[in-house]
Amino acid sequence: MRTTIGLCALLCLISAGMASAQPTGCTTVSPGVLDGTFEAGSPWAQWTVQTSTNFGTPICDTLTCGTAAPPFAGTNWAWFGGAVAAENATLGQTFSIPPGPFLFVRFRMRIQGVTAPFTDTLDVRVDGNTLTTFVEPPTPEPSYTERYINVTAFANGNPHALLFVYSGPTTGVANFLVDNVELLSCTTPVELQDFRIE
Ligand SMILES: [Ca+2]
Ligand SMILES: [Ca+2]
Repeated sequence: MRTTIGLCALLCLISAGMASAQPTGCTTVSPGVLDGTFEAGSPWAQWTVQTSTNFGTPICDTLTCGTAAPPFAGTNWAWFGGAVAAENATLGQTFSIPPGPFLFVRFRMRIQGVTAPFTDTLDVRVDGNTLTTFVEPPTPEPSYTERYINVTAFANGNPHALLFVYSGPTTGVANFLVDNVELLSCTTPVELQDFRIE
């Protein structure tokens, strides 16, 4: 019985950690992610990778894209999807990840619009490794929330390629909105008090 509980504790920790890692003791690394708010404005030169099947770039400003699918803050943000057509997009830059106990990329995301089938996806990749895949949910999200991506495996002081990869294989509209992308250095990898063993 003790073994079972111990196993559950481990699995619950791993499972919960993967689902919603909420590190603590975090400070924003500077320079970290460059123009993570996108407020430098068009052409968003720090984001050296920008592609979109239908729009040329996934980055928007409110003058061009309106406010129906609004930014988290400011007047510039990344809007993946948004087409009544198949849409593929990428958004990336090279950034340096310093050594540290726990490094995370944190950003705000809102999947503001969805259409069945729920097959659109947004990958977050570092050096070609997919660290997280967000899948189109069956209901849209009412607001932006924080998303944490653990990049500690790449924390060696060297430059690394950060890349968002969007895939929208069908003609139904989905809107994946991203803003305020940051690199954080944290002292604790997860919010341990959030975990409950049932
Ligand atoms: Ca912004
Ligand atoms: Ca869809």
